[in-house]
Amino acid sequence: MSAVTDTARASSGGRRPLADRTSATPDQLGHWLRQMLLIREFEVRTMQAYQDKKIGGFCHIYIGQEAVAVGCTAAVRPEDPIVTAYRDHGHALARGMAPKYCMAEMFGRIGGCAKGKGGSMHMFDKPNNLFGGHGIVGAQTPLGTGLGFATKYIDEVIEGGSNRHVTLCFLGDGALNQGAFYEAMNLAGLFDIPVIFVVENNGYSMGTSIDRGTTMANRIIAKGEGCGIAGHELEGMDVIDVYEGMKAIADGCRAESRPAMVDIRTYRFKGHSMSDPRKYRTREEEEHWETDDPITRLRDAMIEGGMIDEDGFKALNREIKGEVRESIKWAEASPEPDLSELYTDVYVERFGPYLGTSMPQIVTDAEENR
Ligand SMILES: Cc1ncc(C[n+]2csc(CCOP(=O)(O)OP(=O)(O)O)c2C)c(N)n1
Ligand SMILES: [Mg+2]
Repeated sequence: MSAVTDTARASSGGRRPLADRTSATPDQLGHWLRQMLLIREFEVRTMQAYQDKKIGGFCHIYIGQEAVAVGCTAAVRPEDPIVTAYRDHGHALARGMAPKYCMAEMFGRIGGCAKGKGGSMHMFDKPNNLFGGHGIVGAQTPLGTGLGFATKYIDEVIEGGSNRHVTLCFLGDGALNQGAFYEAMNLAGLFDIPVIFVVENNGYSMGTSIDRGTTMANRIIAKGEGCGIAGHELEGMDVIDVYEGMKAIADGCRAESRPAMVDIRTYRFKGHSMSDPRKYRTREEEEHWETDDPITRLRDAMIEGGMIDEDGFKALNREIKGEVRESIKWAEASPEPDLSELYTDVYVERFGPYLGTSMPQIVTDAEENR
């Protein structure tokens, strides 16, 4: 069994009444339930579309990890930048991207968020401050530091105020061992950059378990401490735990303009990518985690708290299934990009307002078409 499985604990608050566990309102909880269901259904239909050869290229499914993207996104403000790796559909949907733009991107259609030229691993949504979707393991970590630097520079130097932003930089446990990540952490620690390195620790980097590939596997936050970065450990299968933990961390980073590293224990219920027979882990281990399904956890807690009943849950599920079906129809109706698109969006085309200030930024045709 992997180190993650050994250390897996039932999330602390799972059995306590909702009111004791969170300040979130029933509306917020309902929103998180909806978002997690949307991600789950979206991913189920993505797998089908991939098997039907409607989606090509690499494709990594987020089922099982929904509470991480949803809880972390809820803990920050819409204007706070987010950057992530290639397992990115969940982050895009949690950030507010319409499912049709996400689906069309995977179908390689012009209506996709990157005009169908990026595919599954490159979900970008600048209006919602989502800066990718990156296919090279760890490549997003210097970008996360850079985004944090940019917002701090704008807030403190250009606008002459105090720091107002915090960047969420998600990475997998496999990225812990990339050199770029250490450079990114070093600069973040050195320059007081408000970026949170959120390690979605699902215990595996493709088929390699964390204890086979990483030193200090049971205490990975030690890696950040070497750069003066405060570390935190959270359980990732309960969206309320994730939200409450991340809210406190993000508020602290924003107020103090400091980085943080968070080890969030989670599990991907499916294979690494669409072609993974999962021979490197046991069925027993998978079942152990599947009993901790983040959607079931929140649904049960809300039923217990009288915020939803079985019929209400079924109706919500039906509504979401319809929404995802529509996104597929929309994606299929969207044309493929013209060949001339091969030459667009390669370099900066022109400049425009950046993060609501007068800083330059890239404005592409894709945004104008949206
Ligand atoms: C620099 C680099 N090396 C290797 C790969 C091949 N690769 C793709 S995904 C992956 C595993 C990464 O695992 P992790 O960071 O834990 O993320 P997870 O898939 O668990 O979400 C590897 C090695 C890559 N994309 N980039
Ligand atoms: Mg991993």
